[in-house]
Amino acid sequence: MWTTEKTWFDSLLIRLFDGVTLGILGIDNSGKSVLCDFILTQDLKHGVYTSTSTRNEIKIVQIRKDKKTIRLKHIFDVGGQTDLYNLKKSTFTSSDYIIYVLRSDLIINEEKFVSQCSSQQEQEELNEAKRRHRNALAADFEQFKYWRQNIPFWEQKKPSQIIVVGNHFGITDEQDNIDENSVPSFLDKKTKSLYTRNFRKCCEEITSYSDEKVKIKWVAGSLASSELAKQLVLDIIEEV
Ligand SMILES: Nc1nc2c(ncn2[C@@H]2O[C@H](COP(=O)(O)OP(=O)(O)OP(=O)(O)O)[C@@H](O)[C@H]2O)c(=O)[nH]1
Ligand SMILES: [Mg+2]
Repeated sequence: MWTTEKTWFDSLLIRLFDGVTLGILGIDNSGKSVLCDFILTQDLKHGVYTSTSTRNEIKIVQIRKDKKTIRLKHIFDVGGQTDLYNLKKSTFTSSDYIIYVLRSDLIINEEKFVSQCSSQQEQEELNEAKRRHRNALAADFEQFKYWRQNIPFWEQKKPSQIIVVGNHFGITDEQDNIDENSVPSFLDKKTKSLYTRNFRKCCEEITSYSDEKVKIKWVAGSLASSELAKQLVLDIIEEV
């Protein structure tokens, strides 16, 4: 597990010297705020957040896992709505790391991971949700490209790394409980690696983003249960 505890001395170090900025961006309703809160509290809370209509700022955070320490001056959790253009832009161009969250279940096409629909109407709704999600992904990365190319030369070019996080949603029952069995078994390394490869391939086809100065990493998992969420965060920490 990781810890977010820190001493006053850690806080001072982060404030004065080596804290970096982490921006959490992505498609709306994809789990950004749940993920951000889970990283900070290790307590998975579903259904308590309403859509983020602005940018939440969390200051001075330290994440420690084994010998790795990540010192953050700011975490910005930005709502995914399209009208937050300016906040997204300033977060993107001022963050050292970007975590970009999307629903991988609406992106991947590998048959064994794709959700099954029982009726034609359900299938049509799913197809429409997929179409919208893919368009939103393509549009976001188009903007990233544009923002990177148009930063004035006297401003430092950021970010240095984008971690694309695929959150496989899974099916919710009438009581709003998520059925863990409707999510691929990300705790199994082989399954996770096959899924991640497919997820990456599908995203690359949709975005065709390339920028030699920005490292892109791919992490796939789910926030459907605490166990899965823990694994997802550990995989993200590994990539930072
Ligand atoms: N079934 C399922 N629901 C999830 C999962 N992750 C998040 N949710 C739910 O999806 C809804 C949206 O989650 P948020 O974390 O608020 O999403 P967000 O990306 O911050 O949304 P915006 O701030 O509006 O862009 C909440 O009701 C969550 O409980 C998941 O892995 N599976
Ligand atoms: Mg949010």
